[in-house]
Amino acid sequence: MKYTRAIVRVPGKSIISGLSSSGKTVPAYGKALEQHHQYVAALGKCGLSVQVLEAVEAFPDSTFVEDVAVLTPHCAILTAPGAVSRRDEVVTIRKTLEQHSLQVEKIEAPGTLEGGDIMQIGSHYYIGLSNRTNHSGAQQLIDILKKYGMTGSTVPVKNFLHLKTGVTWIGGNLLIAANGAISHREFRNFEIISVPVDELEAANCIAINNKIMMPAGFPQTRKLLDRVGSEIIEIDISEFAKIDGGLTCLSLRF
Ligand code: CIR
Repeated sequence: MKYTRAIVRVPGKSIISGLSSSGKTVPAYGKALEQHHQYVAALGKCGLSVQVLEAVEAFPDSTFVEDVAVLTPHCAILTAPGAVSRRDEVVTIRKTLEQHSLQVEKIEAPGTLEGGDIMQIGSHYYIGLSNRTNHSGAQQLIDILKKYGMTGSTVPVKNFLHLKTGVTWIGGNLLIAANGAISHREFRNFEIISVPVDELEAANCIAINNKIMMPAGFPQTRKLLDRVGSEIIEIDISEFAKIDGGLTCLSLRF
């Protein structure tokens, strides 16, 4: 599938209050802005035209736009974030999706679902059941996908925030995964590159238009990815990683 567009949201000053599993590290706002700028440039290098939305200070995590919508070639689905502080973030993206002439669907309560739990491979969508995405949210998504001729299936997520924190598709039949992220039989037909235990964050990559974007600072994983044959683009996202953000969560690509 050829991607042509992306939507991102500039981080606000409130990013310092973003949800964090460690609670220990706080992003530096200025550095986050600069890294976001580089991220947008990298998406451009991958051939995407990028719409940059203004920061929304009321939502500290709103730069992680991936979590509030799932974009497919046939429709956009507004999610229902499992994180309470992120629920109303969804409102901030609806108009933008409509402006792109996307048919908009919605996950409703009691369903919860965050985009970080959705891994698209062709017309199939793997849905991680995590602390943020529940059975009802997953089933609603599967029903919506079916309506448009696509399919979905669930996989358990145990040690990671989202499914894609632990595993991402990097083209063809290849997945890159952190140890223990995917023992599930759903993935038995894929070839899996395992990231070293001290480089777990490197499992969150973006494969786009024959290039692979990976987080900077993971030399062992870089070596493994060099063998894949795609052009590799390294991006430093250290400030976002401090509050559990990876590369995929910073954009919606379609
Ligand atoms: C959160 O906990 O919701 C944010 N601090 C990080 C969200 C990361 N999103 C993603 O991996 N898709």
